[in-house]
Amino acid sequence: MVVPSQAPLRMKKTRAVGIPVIDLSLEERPKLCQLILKACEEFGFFQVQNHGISEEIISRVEREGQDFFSKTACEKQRAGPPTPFGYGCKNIGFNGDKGDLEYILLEANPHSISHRANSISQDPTKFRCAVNDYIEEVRKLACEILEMVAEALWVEDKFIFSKLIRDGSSDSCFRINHYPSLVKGDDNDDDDWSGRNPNINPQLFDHQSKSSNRIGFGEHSDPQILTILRSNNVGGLQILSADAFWIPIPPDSDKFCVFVGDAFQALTNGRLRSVRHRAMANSTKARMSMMYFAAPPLSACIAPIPQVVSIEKPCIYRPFTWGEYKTTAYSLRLADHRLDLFTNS
Ligand code: GA4
Repeated sequence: MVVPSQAPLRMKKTRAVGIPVIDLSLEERPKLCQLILKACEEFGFFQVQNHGISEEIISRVEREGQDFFSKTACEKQRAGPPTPFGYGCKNIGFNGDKGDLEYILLEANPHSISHRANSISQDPTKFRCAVNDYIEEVRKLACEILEMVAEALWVEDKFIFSKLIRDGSSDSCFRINHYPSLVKGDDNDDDDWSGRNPNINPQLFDHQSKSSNRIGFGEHSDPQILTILRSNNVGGLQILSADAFWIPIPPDSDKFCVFVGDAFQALTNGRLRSVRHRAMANSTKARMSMMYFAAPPLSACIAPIPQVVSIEKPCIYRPFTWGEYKTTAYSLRLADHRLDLFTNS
């Protein structure tokens, strides 16, 4: 299989580094705001624990994902193709990127989820409720984090970022990725749902090592404002540090991972850093991750807030609409540095 973004695997080394884990229940608000801002500046990434999202809400949507991915290839394809929303297998985007995964990609609004639910689940109401309840909760978490960043930046209107994703016409989306194991009857969870996936042909991977160097989802940054990810207890996620080392993120299903996206980097004039990351496919255990990508409405203007612009720090990027940025992202490859196309110089 041709995996376009394999070059960075050879160029960049992996190392273990303490990445921030922020306990939302522990700190006083001003301290919490500063910790979050610092993590967004240094890594563009952090994990949160004691986030307040109930295990029941998480496990309902996780179960829906498991049920869906255990279906036959034919049944799954009823939900596709993912151009731009639906079921995808190995193909990512429109320009030839590939990964060892399958996924469902949905618009994160109740109307569109109701519409899709019929082709995804035999019990569309159950699917719709599980996904909508989950999205509602992660959207609240994303808003809370955006508000804390605004507070830490001393912005008078603390809703300056969060209102973009609360807007009824926000272009946010929701994705469930399944990185299958190569082992039949793998030991992931008690019910062994993914090892029996009839859609995955182990011969596809014959030429690849069974150690963990298969690329599940290649190196990229997320185009949106903020991403909230939750995975099962199987590792694979790695983030790229500022000094170009791959940092493996220990899996923990009790925590959420938070990623700064390109639009947030532009809104903060480069003060926050959009984090490049990738997912390695684990050969012995199936990994499932769920991502909420918080985006503004298509017509929203992405321009730096005044607090981050000065004579010493002039605007790095020209203003653009989210729609324009999204179109550019989809016209490029996964690993491209698309924000560089929007610099002023
Ligand atoms: C990365 C973040 C989200 O998963 C996503 C991805 C999208 C896709 O898989 O269709 C993109 C990718 C993501 C970045 C650049 C473009 C678009 C594939 C691709 C090559 C849904 C998104 O919004 O951008």
